[in-house]
Amino acid sequence: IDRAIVEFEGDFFIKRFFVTDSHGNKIEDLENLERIKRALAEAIGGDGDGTVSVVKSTANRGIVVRRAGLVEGFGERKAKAERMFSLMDGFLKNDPFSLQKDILHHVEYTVARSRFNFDDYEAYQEGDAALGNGGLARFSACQMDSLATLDYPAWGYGLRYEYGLFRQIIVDGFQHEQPDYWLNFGNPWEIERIHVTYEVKFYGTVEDVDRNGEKHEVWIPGETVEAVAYDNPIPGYGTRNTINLRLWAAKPSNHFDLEAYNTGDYINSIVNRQRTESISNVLYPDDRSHQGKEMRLKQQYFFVSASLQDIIRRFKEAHNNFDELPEKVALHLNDTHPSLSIAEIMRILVDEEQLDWNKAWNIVCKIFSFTTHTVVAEGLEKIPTDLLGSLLPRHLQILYKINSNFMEELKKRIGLDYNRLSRMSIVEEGAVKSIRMANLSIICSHTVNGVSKLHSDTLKMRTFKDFYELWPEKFQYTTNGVTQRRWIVVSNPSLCALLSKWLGTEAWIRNADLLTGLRDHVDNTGFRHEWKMVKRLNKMRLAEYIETMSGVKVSLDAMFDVQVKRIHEYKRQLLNIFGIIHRYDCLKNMDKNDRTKVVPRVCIIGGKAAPGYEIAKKIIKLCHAVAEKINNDADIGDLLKLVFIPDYNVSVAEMVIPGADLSQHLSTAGHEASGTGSMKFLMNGCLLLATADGSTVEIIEEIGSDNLFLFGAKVQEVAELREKGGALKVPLQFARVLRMVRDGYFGDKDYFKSLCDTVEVGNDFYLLGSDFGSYLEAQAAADKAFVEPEKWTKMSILSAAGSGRFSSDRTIREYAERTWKIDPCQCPF
Ligand code: NTF
Repeated sequence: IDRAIVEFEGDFFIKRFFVTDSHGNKIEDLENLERIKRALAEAIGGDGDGTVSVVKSTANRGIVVRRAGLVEGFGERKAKAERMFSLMDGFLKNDPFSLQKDILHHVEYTVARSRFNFDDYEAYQEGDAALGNGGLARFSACQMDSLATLDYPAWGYGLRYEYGLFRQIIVDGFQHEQPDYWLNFGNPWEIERIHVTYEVKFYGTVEDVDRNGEKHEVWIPGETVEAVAYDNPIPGYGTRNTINLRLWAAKPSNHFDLEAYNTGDYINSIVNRQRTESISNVLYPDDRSHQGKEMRLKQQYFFVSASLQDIIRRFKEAHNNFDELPEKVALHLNDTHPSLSIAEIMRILVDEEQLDWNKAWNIVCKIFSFTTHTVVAEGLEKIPTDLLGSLLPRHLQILYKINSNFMEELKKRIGLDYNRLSRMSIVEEGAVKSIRMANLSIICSHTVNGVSKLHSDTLKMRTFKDFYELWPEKFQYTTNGVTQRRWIVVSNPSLCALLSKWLGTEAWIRNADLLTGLRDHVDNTGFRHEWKMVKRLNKMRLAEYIETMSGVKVSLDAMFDVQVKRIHEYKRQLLNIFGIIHRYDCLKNMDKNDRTKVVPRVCIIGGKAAPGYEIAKKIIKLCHAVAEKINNDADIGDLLKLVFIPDYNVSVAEMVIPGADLSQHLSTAGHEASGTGSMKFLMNGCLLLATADGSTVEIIEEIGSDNLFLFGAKVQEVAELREKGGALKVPLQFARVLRMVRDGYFGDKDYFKSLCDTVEVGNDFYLLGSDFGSYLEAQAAADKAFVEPEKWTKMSILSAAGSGRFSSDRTIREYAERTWKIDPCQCPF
């Protein structure tokens, strides 16, 4: 028996099902059919006559796999029900009081009786809260899940953007950005705290005041905005501990501008009030370029000021001596975006709480720790002093004072090495005088973290060398991780059940180290068979999605080869596309007999480009142009397909990652600080094709270099290769592919010219040309492994088995023990 086919009646009711053999013939053997029917009905909670309610199907665990193993439905209805299933799978997992089941029965009842169909509901279906850009934000979300699950007493702070990251739509192969007004139909998961509000001030002047005969500077702000707290509870898994993500929304302050009202300028004063509301309106969509925009700076200060007022208020409720602050409060700067909090907390302690400067500084330096998520110095955030001085005049003064104290101390330590002093200064002199937020963060933090071993080495040897030499003890690395609760349990329920079955426990959900236990079963053919079934099921789900999104039908026997992440030159999606062009070119020039030996591929690319990032947008367009050519070439058929999945986001990732056979992580060595996508693929038994960059180096330590396809220049070689410039050797295949694009083989010759220029010999900063040869070799090795399914499956199992170290639980435990020095704090009831 190959498959059971299910026909749906309405959207949720199974009308009929039957089974087929591997040739698709219906099996009429009634005894067999009865057995299957019973198993299926039992699995989905019905009464065995074939008319069963799907909504009840996932009420207990384990069912998912049985259902998954048996059911392969077709068409839209199936896709909808499947979506409903996966929604419920996550929902029903951990429900000690069966409340959610009751709710679902209610939903079932309501949906079944209403005159709407599923599509009507779908329009209101909750989407992602896309409150971040890429790796940095998604990593934070994983950290929150781990903090809660491991019972740590922690809060996250952020902004409640009304417009999350733009929705990407593709028109004619071009990216267009559409606003994501995600709060339109409400957000049931948040709790508005109308009583938790703080005033945040901007602009104004600094004036001298006399305090006990001493002169003190005090800020007289010019504009006031109200920050309102919205709490988003984050429940831990298998614990009652629930932590909070407090997001701030801007509201106009209730302090009326009496002057304006009295002079009759009513309308204008309302317009001004509305302007202040816009602070938390929209997320800036550039993930690593900082343009020194006023609104962005306002957002950062708004976030920092409200959060610190909240933290200090809670501290003061229970304590009256700021000496205790470092014992009670640890503040972690997740990249430099909140680093204005250093100046703000100094302002609060010195100006408002009237602590002596040195005393305040000593306290503050014990509170902060810092993680940087960037590699290159140019990527670090700088704020023009003009902008800062006008928006936050008192903070600029404080920053100057922190810097002059630091410079004095530094001179004592290193002497008058002016070059080094100027490199380490918080203030960058130059065409645009600015504040270096990373230098500020390092100076004030007791610990500076990199996000992988390689990244940390780069920070110590290159980016922050001067600081490392001054304070070697501050520098640590804490390798990133991802939460298996989202990336296996929620997004891959079939794998989840399989893991629990073969590991004999669900404990891996809270302790990912147990995944190493899979190694014990790698030689068991039964296990490997089930493993393959799970992958196939997930490929099916992905194939349906691809067909719905792009109309391209893909073969489940092909290797699903995926690259999904933000589009960046350093991530080298272009290398992937060039590889695909090369593969296509080879197929076209191949003898028909030889084609039978070729491994069919479905190449899947997805990711958003920052709206102003021209080259990234051209990469998206090229991907579509190449796809158009290949997918419409009947001569090539299933041997090669290329699909661009639009609007890559967390929900899409949950579908794509479990269905991938191979995933690509192609950053030029030394450019990806860590990379967390690779960890999600690894957990889902997807093989990696990658450069020795970021956390891949540590992944190799866990799974061994035999279980992934490594290629490309090593980080130590990159500088030398760049120096060679025009004298660099580039394979002929690369030149040929480049020529094809230049000559207009995929159309839009003029449009692609500037894109081609970026990888021309002598100009190829990210070394696509010099890595191309070894990239093709790695691809060939992947093809070779794929035709041996047992070998491939073993590699896949060993990948997942080695993924435990890349759980964010490990990351968080390291931060808690080494950086924050906090203990778990279990909920007492
Ligand atoms: C990203 N940084 C890095 O580019 C990734 O390598 C890393 O895995 C994640 O942070 C998480 O540490 C950013 O997104 C940013 F914004 F800092 F550039």
